[in-house]
Amino acid sequence: MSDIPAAATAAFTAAYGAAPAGLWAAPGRVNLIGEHTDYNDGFVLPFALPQRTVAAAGPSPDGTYSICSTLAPEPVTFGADTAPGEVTGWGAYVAGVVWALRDAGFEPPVARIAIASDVPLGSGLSSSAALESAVLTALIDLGGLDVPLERRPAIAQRAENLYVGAPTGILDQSASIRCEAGQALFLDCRSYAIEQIPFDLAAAGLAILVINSNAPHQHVDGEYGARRKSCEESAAILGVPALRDVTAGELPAALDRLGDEVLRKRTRHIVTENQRVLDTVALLRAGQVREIGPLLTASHVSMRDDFEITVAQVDVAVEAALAAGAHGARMTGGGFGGCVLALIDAARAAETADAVAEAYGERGFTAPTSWLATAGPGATKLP
Ligand code: GAF
Repeated sequence: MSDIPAAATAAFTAAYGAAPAGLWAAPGRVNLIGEHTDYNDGFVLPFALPQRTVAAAGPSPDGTYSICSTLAPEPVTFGADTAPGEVTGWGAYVAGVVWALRDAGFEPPVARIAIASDVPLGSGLSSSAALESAVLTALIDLGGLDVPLERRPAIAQRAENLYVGAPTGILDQSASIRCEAGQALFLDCRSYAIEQIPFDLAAAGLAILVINSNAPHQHVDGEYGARRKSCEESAAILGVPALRDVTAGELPAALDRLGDEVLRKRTRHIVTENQRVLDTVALLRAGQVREIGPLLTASHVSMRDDFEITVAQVDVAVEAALAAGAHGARMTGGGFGGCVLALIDAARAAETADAVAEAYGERGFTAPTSWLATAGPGATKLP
């Protein structure tokens, strides 16, 4: 892994001709299970990746914010009164955090910021939330703001929802901010209650292989919004605040009340997925890590057949990993491309990655990229 803190420092110094006051890092995430459940007030179980976004930051001498990155070294500036629509592109995620902090009643310090990251972009591993969370943590620390940890994900989420304009849930920002090393984060997306679940794969002789399908994302924003709308429509028909309020036991009766086949499928995914998160947590609490495999695979089948958010590349990766002996495999993240995770015996990483690459070759897909994921720490100031 390249030296991201050094790259952020170098970008800061090159852009602003001074050293940063500090470095703040926030990770990407893998969602172990619980997909599209967050905006249904349901349950999720992510862990943080070692890949992270680093914000090098320091006070601004001229009353305006300046931001740049290793990918966009020319600084973009905006004022403290920035509002949705002003800054676009990647800078919207940064300006959005300033706006959201102020909107929440805080006074973020005016700052200069330089960004470097090794979170793969647009791969369903939360590069956006890592950026928001790194900047949020930097501004909170720089300004000495008293923002409790449990409030931070919602502030970053508002930046994304209202400044950037993406109707996403609370999963990614919670993972980036509240995950801890060696743990998976069990989050109730209604109450924001969390439980850190020990996630020691190595002790069980297991590993998580992350396979980036490298599939091009298509119409992602529209499809995500459409899924969200269907879920809200189903909840309204069923007379519940959110699909979280339908239990697995109540599902058959709920499906009978939903005439529309698409709404039935979307609802079945959310209700069964929430139950799979609860079942996964119960197994992990009992130390039965290998046994979560079938739940991961069932989650994938549900995303493929009921929520209809997979593409051929991720389906093939799941099938090839399972055929190569994985205990379970599923797409992770919002869908329509992105990454697959496979729970494998630690010794079988190379064989599994090779099997997926071979299956891609046979179909003429762009080659996948695979690596082993461990559970890293959440957002923090670097020493
Ligand atoms: C994306 C969104 F940003 C999350 O809020 C979540 O809905 C996820 O897709 C699907 O679980 O990452």
